[in-house]
Amino acid sequence: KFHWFPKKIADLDRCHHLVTKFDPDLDQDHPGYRDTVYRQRRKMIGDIAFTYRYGQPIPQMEYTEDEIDTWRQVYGTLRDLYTTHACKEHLEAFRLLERHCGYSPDNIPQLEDVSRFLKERTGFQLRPVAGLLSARDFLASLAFRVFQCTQYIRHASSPMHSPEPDCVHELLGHVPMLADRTFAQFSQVRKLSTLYWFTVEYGLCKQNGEVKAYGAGLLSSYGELVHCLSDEPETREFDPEAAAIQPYQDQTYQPVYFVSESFSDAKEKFRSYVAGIKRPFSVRFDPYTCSVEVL
Ligand code: H2B
Ligand code: FE
Repeated sequence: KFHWFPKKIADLDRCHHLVTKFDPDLDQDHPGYRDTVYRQRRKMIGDIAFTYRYGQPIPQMEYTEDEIDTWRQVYGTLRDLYTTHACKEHLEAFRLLERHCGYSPDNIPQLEDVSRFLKERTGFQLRPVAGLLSARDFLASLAFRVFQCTQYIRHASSPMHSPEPDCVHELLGHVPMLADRTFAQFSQVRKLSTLYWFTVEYGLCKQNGEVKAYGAGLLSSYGELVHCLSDEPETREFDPEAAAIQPYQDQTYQPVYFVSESFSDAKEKFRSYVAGIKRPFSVRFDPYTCSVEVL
């Protein structure tokens, strides 16, 4: 009657359906489309994710000099921008990640180390994924406090932007926010992908009278991080009803952003919006067994 959905955390082994829209093997506009070495490498890293099973340690990656060069360039540029453009929760978690998790310009952090760190702070854990995951599988994983994380890096020819999520997006954009308690709760709310888009991916919030970025899509793209706080885009007060039906841009920078008064404000608005959605049954997450109960 209903679509299958994961009931226990190990069921996430079956939640790995990818969206091929931005796949380097299929998307002619992908910066790595004509680079067979890059595509080979992606396949190898992707296979690690496909054979991974819940409970196993996440395999360590040995990154090449070229990959570390790309990381270094993006890391340095973003890190400078964060001081003025990122919200304080991101800045604080970032400091901790540099101290405890191997975050540095010369090192791409290992997912297993980051996962252990998050688990202690907010109960989130990581598992490897081969590319852009379907919204359904991605959000279903968040219900178990599992963040599916890509392990490959964007193509060297395009350090400022990646059409798909890559480890820069996940490790610099999402992970610091998942290390914040208020935000981690926010991410576990059952949600719609458009709302997710305008908050977790591209959200802005006010802090001490200034607008700052908290969305991972902004915190992982130095082009868009500057754009979002410039005069160019339109900004609107965050309203879930409006954001949920606002068309969004997945090819280039957003023309419209939603600004909330604070995280807690965004989370509360999001929650009450979601509570009003009609569903054939409701579910409850049991943190002791990491399973979902159908009520
Ligand atoms: N997949 C991966 N690997 N990382 C993401 O950050 C991501 C995803 N975001 N799939 C999802 C989609 C999000 O933008 C919403 C739910 O569509
Ligand atoms: Fe994302």
